[in-house]
Amino acid sequence: MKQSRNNKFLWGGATAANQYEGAWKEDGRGMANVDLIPSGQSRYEVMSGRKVSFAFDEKLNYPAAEGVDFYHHYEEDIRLFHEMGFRCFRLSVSWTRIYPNGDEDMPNEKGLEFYEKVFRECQKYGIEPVVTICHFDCPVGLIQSIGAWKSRKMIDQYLKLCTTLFKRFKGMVKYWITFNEINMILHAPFMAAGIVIEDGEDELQVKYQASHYELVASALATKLAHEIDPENHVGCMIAAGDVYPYTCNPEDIWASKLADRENYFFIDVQVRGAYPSYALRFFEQKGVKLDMTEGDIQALAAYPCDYISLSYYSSSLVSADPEMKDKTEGNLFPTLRNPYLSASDWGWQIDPLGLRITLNSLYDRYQKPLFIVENGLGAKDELVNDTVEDDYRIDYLRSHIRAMKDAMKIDGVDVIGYTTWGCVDLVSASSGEMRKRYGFIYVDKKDDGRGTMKRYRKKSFDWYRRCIESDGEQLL
Ligand code: BGP
Repeated sequence: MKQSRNNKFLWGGATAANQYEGAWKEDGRGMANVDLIPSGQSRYEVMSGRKVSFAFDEKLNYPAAEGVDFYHHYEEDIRLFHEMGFRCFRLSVSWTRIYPNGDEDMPNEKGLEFYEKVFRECQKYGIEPVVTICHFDCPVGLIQSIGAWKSRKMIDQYLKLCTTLFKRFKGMVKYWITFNEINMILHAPFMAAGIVIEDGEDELQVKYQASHYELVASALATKLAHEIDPENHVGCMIAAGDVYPYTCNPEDIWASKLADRENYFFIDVQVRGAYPSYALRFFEQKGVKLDMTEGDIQALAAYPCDYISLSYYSSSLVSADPEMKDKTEGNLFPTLRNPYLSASDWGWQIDPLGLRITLNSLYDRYQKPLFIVENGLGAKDELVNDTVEDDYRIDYLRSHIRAMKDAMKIDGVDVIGYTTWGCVDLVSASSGEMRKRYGFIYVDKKDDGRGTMKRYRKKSFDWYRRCIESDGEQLL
């Protein structure tokens, strides 16, 4: 697989429609699961599919509605990305901007026009778009009519979206990611896949059946992408981060292996093209029975993905001892606290060497090009004199970029690109907050929705520009 059109390492930044675009009702966009997830106390229950309502509660705040208004700021934002020297820009399409209800025969032209304008703007600056086809969003129309990914019918709906995108943006977009963090379906099924868990339903059965349909959809999307344009590169994606054993007690080692497998499962299918035997045994033991046809099995085998993309924020830690209860937060679910690591303001532990370890694990296992499409520090920033002195963010990124470079130069891991998460401040996925900021660009927007949306360059803005210019060598 070629690295990029000009064979350069893909430095850039990453975003997602539901956290960034806003304009949720504009130009014919329909309602999506992500629109219905409030910030605050009830967020997790809604994300996990246990307390979903299809009507807005006036007392709650729904941050996806406005995001940080990329819809009306795309020219300014992409110009700023260009100023930093971005070679690529990861964004996702909002499914309901293109198929508002999901089941229409014809796409919404206005929605397609918006993305075309965005891609043209990228083209103007030689920025390669990296497009996530589904970053958590799913049309409410399809949740209500067929139960979203609970149904096999969802595969055709998704492929209809893919066909529209691949045809319309042929020649403009070469890098695609089929599903953002596909393993998140196990932890936040409503947010990740529009799945509502009904009373009495076998949650494991529902989640793995939906995963199976997504895996088949991903394989068939890869086939389509290659047929429509042989230049297309299609990636799978996981929320990565090796799971460490708490001690050298073999019981702990075994617990960490099982936890790693829970994530690897998805990539094993998407890269190796078949269900691993450990997964089939696990399903048998748990009474999970999958609707899996001969056609599915053939599709998985025939159309593996071209590269593996990953998000990495931290490693995690497990113990076989149920008495070990000292936990801290992590990407959507908690982990045991690692005494050797410091943590962010949100309790996410900081482990740059963990990135090198994770890259090595993935490369050892799959021997496929890797693309780090999310990494970064969520922190409380203070805007003073129109800027933010975010040395803490620079420190985090510097140490992780060094670790990535070590994996590439010393260990020989094939990494094709690196995009920081939330290169411009946007809404947090786990908490719905604005004050958890990741960007090089500060956006004037508060948790309660107040703010002008004005953009400001942080100290890290110039730092990242120098980093890209020197291909990651100039990190001071
Ligand atoms: C990943 C998601 C992103 C993003 C990121 C940071 O799981 O793919 O959408 O938000 O995590 O998480 P948070 O926003 O919760 O800090």
